[in-house]
Amino acid sequence: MPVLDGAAVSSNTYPLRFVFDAGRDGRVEHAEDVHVNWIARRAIRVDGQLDDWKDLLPQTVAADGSGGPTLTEAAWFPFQKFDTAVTDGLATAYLACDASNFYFAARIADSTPEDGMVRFETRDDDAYFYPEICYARTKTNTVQELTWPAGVRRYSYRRGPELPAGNAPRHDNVQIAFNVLPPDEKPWYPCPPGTMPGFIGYYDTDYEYALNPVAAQYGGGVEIWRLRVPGMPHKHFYPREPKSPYDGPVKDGRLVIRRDGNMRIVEAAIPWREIPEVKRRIDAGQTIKFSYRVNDNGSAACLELARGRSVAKRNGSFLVDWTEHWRTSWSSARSGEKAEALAAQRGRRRATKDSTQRATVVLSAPKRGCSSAMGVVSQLVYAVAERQQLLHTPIPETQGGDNDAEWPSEAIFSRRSGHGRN
Ligand SMILES: [Ca+2]
Ligand SMILES: [Ca+2]
Repeated sequence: MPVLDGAAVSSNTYPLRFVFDAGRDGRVEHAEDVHVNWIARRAIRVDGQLDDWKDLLPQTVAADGSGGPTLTEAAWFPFQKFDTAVTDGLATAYLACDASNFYFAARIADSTPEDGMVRFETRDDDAYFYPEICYARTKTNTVQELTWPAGVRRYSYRRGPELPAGNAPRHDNVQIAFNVLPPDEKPWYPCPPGTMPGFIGYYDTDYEYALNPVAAQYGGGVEIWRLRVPGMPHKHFYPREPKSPYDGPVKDGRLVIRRDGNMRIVEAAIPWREIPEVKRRIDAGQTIKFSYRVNDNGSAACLELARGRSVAKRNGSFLVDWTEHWRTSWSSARSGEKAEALAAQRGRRRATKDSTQRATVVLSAPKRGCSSAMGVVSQLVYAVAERQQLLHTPIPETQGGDNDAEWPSEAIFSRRSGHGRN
């Protein structure tokens, strides 16, 4: 579906109104803000200063409604009291890459600072279980000494474990996720026999990382925790949970987290050898699917890039499993020389006028080829994104310079090799 014209806007947000008119069978209207998703080719200095992201397209997420608990959270933890106060959740993220790394940055509105998280590489798992002797206050307000039975493994938690995902319990961190493997290479079947793909929750995220601040009492600094890579069992990293060869931090990644007033700033680099399947698609000029999630110790809002999009749905895209997540699919992006050459072939033109463009499309019921209104919307969103992407993306006249490092002429990362196991 071609998009005939348009002007780029700095917000990277384009209101779309869609009408599906099926005559006597009904009429459906849909309104949605669509965005261009583009990974810029640019070398980024990971220093907590975002001036080197200048002019790149923002990817914004915002909380709405109460920001209260989700149905799924409430269903799993009915005994837990939730803070239903409205949050100030808002974040803007940026994506880039060069020959060595994938880069991510975010500016996050956050008025509730916290000290940080456990360093999961050195977490004392035994500290989460009852010690040999503990004390309980009785109904008569006396203290009773309790001794764990000798010879019995101390198997029960004495308090809620800290988990690296950062959203249960909630911390001030960010999760990033990539969906790149085709369905037949996912570890789960996509749907039960006799049902359509997507009929139930299905596997989408192939690589997932938590960008975590580390509290001073655990050494301070930061930690990039590897939550999910191909081959890793599905797990939440509970204390004493069985280890896999992939467990651990990404030690050759870079991450800076700092605060500036009520703003939380995150800047990170993930080396390509950590995410070879992502690099393979980008080298081929193909799209990848990406999403990010902002967590906040002061808010239960679901701040995810794909939330509410017509091409996404609720799914287990991020850990942990029992909070609301949206599948890692909305934000298709691509970069690299092949994609940019393709854009040039299609007659890209530069547009800098800052205006708001509203697209309205009215379609009659198609005779064949598209079975649902949502299917049409999906096609339309991608078409608008593609068109605006061409408007937005500058292509250098000549290659070279610090920001245009030559990419490998052939794939140097074999499939599923080179993971940064520590
Ligand atoms: Ca920087
Ligand atoms: Ca906070």
